[in-house]
Amino acid sequence: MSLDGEYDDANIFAKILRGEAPAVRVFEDGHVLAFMDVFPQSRGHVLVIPKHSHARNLLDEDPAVMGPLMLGVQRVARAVRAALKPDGIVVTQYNGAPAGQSVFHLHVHVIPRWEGVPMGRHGQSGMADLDELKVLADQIAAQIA
Ligand code: DGP
Repeated sequence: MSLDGEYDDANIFAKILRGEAPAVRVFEDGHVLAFMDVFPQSRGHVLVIPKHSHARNLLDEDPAVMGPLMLGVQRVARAVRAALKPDGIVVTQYNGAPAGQSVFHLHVHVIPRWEGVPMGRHGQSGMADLDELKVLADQIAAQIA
């Protein structure tokens, strides 16, 4: 899907938001939901999505949603830092399939990095062990301020 097109309510993140598909949840408030990426590019890779949105990507999004979304991203990134003590954190976001986007509900990746540990390639990582994701989610959730 290119940058242009209609929002599809059947996308997997919309299903997670509606409770129709499972997710290892980390945090939610009135504006955002954060959950573990099931194909993580590093240990502790979290996705943050706006809850009240029909935006496929950043360009589509209502500007009023962007502030609360980025506040949620910062909160999650700080919790990841406190919980996992990474050496760095990648915060990134893809728009359109040619850019690497595969799920068309706006989302932001929070990816902790450790010195000397290569990051998995976007869209080419294997599926995580769900029990390990739950442990990580609990550790990160405990540090949400
Ligand atoms: P992007 O390529 O930027 O659209 O990122 C989509 C991310 O979502 C990618 O890192 C893999 C992840 N992902 C895909 N399907 C699922 C799913 O069903 N559950 C979870 N938790 N993550 C998913």
